[in-house]
Amino acid sequence: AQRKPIVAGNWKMNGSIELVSEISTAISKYKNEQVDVIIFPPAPLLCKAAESGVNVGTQTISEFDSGAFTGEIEAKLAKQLGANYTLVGHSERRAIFGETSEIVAEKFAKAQEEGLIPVLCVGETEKQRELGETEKVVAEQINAVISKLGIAALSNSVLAYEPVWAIGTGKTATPEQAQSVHKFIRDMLSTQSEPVAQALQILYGGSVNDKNSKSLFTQPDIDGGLIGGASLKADAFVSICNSAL
Ligand code: G2H
Repeated sequence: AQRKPIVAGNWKMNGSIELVSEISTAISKYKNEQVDVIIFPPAPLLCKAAESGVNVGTQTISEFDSGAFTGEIEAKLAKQLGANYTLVGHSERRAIFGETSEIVAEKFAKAQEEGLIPVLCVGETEKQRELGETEKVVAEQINAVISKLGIAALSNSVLAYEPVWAIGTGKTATPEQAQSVHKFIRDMLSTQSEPVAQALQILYGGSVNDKNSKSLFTQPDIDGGLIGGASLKADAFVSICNSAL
């Protein structure tokens, strides 16, 4: 496709200074390749990772400007420290930390305001899939951003479809299941703007590993992946990056 693939490693609350060195060395060879490799380390490792020359982002950011918000991550500071991206609305943020789609839309807006590219994560739970609500849920999560900021805001962002039932469970969506939702998303966006829909990179996430990445990434509407567990092992992560080339 005309879209450049992205392979992103979401470390969640894992990793170490040593892992930053190991992974940054392992992925330095992709600098001039036809894949953008991005690392989302825990916030305390952000600076270290940026200094080591990798393309980095934060796993979440505050929707607020600086102030009395103990423990929060300010978008402006993350940008100053070298972040280029931030995840927003990862399912763990939604489920464990109570982030609603409206809050996620505010974070998305704040990211763009400060020059970070938001990676908007969407996806249905197992129950919602069983009830046949996958497309409805995903559409609502995306529309929360569009209704606040307009369709054009998506032209400077990345989307990640991560079915909640496939996250960290070892249950990956089949390439056909994933492709079907990715296509649904692109078709839905193309009714509002064909150029935005065609240019938008839509990543798949949820138990991607070095065995299944190729069959997922070769689907026409899948533009790479958001990798959790397998991004913590240099050899597996490198194979996944290779499979996106
Ligand atoms: C989904 C994914 C990374 P994992 O959360 O965002 O994690 O690959 O471990 O399922």
